[in-house]
Amino acid sequence: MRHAARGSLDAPARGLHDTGMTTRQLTIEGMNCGHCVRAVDRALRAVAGVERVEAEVGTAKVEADPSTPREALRAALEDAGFTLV
Ligand SMILES: [Cu+2]
Repeated sequence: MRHAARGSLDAPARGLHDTGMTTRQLTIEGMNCGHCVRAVDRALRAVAGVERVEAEVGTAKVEADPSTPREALRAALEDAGFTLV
């Protein structure tokens, strides 16, 4: 009964039902008011793979696909006039 040990192949692979997203906490220089918060929020949401953004002055929590490079987040922030620390 060798095949008995292979029963796990029928079990759903762990991770399939996860969101698969990673959360990153970014420190951002150049933010000082609510307009900055909205600009950062918009810039980060426009990056491919980003699902959720919670921005505050000086920081943003970004939920994104793990394959989304940090450099893409940096570039989006720089285009909007902010610096990723
Ligand atoms: Cu501002």
